[in-house]
Amino acid sequence: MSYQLFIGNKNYSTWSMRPWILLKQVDIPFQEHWIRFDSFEPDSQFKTEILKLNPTGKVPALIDADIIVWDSLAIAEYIAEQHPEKALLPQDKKLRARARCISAEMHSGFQALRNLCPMNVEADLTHVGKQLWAENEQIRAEVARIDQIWSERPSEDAFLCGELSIADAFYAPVVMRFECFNLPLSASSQIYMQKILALSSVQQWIQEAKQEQMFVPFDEPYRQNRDEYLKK
Ligand SMILES: N[C@@H](CCC(=O)N[C@@H](CS)C(=O)NCC(=O)O)C(=O)O
Repeated sequence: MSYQLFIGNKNYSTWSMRPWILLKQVDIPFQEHWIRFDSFEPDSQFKTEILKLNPTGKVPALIDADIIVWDSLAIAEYIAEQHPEKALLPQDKKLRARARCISAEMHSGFQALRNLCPMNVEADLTHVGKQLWAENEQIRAEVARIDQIWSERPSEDAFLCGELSIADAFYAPVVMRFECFNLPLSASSQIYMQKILALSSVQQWIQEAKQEQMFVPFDEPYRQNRDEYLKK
């Protein structure tokens, strides 16, 4: 039996995007279960559905036979461990430590970016990005740190730790945030962004996100409706 992966809306769910693109990009088969974001209230359809399998009441969650794995970092580590042939954690000890550190850093940090620049695949919020960049020092500091991480790849044409690893899956949603808010990045980081955007898994995620055509108000601090600031 293949993996069962439970995810939320592709337009908004950064946490869901991480394991989804990791599995897709390295051709590990899985069945996808979409749990629509209606609200995160205790009596919402979303909570009712997800709480049947995940005690945290959140997506993503991965089911492997009688094992349930929740939390995107735990899922990524689990997939890497189950499929050593895919080398989702670098063979090299130093690079492997770095992949873990930068994934954990993304997992638990970057609060301003997380709160003020939510992923919205179908929207172009360049005007908001400009204003945040001008007015918010914490956003500038977090972008500078991301720029540093992306620029420190082993070589210009490499992924973050050489070959594709769990770290790239952790930063792919950040690439989507930059796509939406158009925050300034160095030339080297822009090359990395294009490399991630060119991945077939990321392209598929973007396409499917655009097909959802759903407006979820609690994930939309900057739009009143779907037609506003819709990407061309
Ligand atoms: N640390 C968790 C966070 C997961 C998370 O917050 N998921 C959001 C959707 S993108 C969610 O399900 N939120 C429901 C809620 O906060 O009640 C992970 O990495 O998987």
